[in-house]
Amino acid sequence: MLGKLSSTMQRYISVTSCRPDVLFKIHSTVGEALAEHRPVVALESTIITHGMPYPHNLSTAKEVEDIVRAEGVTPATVAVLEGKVHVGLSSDELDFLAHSKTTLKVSRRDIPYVISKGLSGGTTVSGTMFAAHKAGIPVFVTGGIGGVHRDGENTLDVSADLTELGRTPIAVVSAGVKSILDIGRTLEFLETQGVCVATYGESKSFPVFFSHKSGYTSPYNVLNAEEAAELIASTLSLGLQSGVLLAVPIPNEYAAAGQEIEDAIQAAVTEARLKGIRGRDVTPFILHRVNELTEGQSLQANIALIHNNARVGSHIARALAKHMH
Ligand code: PSU
Ligand code: MN
Repeated sequence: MLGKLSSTMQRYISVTSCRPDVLFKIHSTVGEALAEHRPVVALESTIITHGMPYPHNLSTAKEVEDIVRAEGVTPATVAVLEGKVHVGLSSDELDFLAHSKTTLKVSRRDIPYVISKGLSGGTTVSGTMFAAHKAGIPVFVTGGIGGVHRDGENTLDVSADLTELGRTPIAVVSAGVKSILDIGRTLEFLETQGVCVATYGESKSFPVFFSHKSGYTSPYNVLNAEEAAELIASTLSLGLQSGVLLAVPIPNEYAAAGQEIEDAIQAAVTEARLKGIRGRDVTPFILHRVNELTEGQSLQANIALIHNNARVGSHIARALAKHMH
């Protein structure tokens, strides 16, 4: 019977009969860790395909996985490869993503297209959250999330990361949001979306990636990994279908480069507007220009932040695994 149907239809049937292996590939190390209730940390891949230049994208992706492993946690880098959502990548697959110039930037709205066309791409925070949730991974580490862009009140350029945080119960560990964005409106939007936002550590100041201080405060702070795990466990046990954003301040030794990066951000944001850069291209354009204008300083700070977030996220994932089982 199936033989008489078109291949599209056959594929549709296997999708609708919920064979997860058709659309999802969970790497064996990730599958085993989850089955044994060991801690896993999800990682995104737009940072590899669109966020950092080669070869820093590849070395950083590998270093982050190594840091997570050294903490006794299993890394699960998420990406779409040839139309299949991969949760956990091999070293060859990371190489492919880092080298390829044809991969797409995959946020939630792009998933149906890349899957149906059999394409490949790096998943953004929203795309990764969706996949991590399906796979049953509650903790996700990244550098910075998307937010409300400057002038977003006119352009309505609001990252799908924020609405995803409103509807997917995943804890995202990041260094706050970059000041390429409108921080105040981003925090307002997160509140509207019901996202529990907390700064990690003693301070309630909401960090803005390259700096401890944004002039904004987080609604809450958690002192350590145990407190963070309790917050996440509460979200999960209550069945709140919304996410948690944990903002980890930049380590002191990297915060110094702040003002120069801030000036470069101003220049890059203006340039993007004058050039008419729109939609999904805005964030990659600004990241690229800020790196050029600071002669790599922003990239170095970026890498240091992600390393730090990977350590903190791993501690949280370990504390949470103890809490839940
Ligand atoms: N911010 C960064 N580096 C990044 C990104 C954001 O400092 O690599 C990426 C993340 O994958 C994030 C995405 O989810 O950009 C947001 O894109 P947009 O603003 O188009 O929603
Ligand atoms: Mn956008």
